[in-house]
Amino acid sequence: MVLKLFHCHEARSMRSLWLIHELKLDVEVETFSFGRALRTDDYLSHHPLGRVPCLVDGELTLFESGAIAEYLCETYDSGSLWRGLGHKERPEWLQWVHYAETITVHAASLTQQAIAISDPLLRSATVQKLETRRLEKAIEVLERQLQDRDYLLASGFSAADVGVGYSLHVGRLFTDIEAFPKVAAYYQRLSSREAFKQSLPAADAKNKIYTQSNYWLTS
Ligand SMILES: N[C@@H](CCC(=O)N[C@@H](CS)C(=O)NCC(=O)O)C(=O)O
Repeated sequence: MVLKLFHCHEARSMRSLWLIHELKLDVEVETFSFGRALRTDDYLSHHPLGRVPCLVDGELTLFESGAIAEYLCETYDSGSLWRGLGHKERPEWLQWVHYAETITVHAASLTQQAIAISDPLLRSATVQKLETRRLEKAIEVLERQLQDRDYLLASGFSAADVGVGYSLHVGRLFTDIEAFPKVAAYYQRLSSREAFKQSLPAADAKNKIYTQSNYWLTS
């Protein structure tokens, strides 16, 4: 059975795509432009809000990147990316799989400010400063977690790093992660993985959300 993933370049569906590549599963990817293209009746019949990711596996349709990560691991992983029921690291694994969203909500808010609100006069400097600071605080937590290890869990790389790795992939567009040396080295490690590279858009891809190397605040 070939999986089907509804995707937008460098949106949260990148998490699912990266994980699918880590698991070496076959996938058919349907890539949308970000925005109104996601609001067709056809796509809304898959995802009620018209967002990505959305995964179809046979009769099953599933949205929410954290749920998709859990489902893919428990269905298709032999154990290396998953920490299943009864594993001593399972609670911690679940925590980091979902902490990925705690980081990304700030990057998403900053994406809305810097990109989705196209008229600069309608953007809020207060929201931008606040969300940048909240993003940095969320990254500080990772910096502490990575003091004595290369990955979030003591036992090594897992699907939790895929979720959080995506959050850093986008988060670094809104703050300089070099200010967090452990996190910067961690992102370097993750982004050199083959499966990560396979989940990126081609250099000449159209409909990318992010077209600048960064959107850091200058004041
Ligand atoms: N918590 C959800 C968030 C899904 C979500 O908001 N995805 C964004 C892309 S990063 C989206 O599809 N936005 C389209 C829109 O709001 O129009 C998840 O992790 O899957």
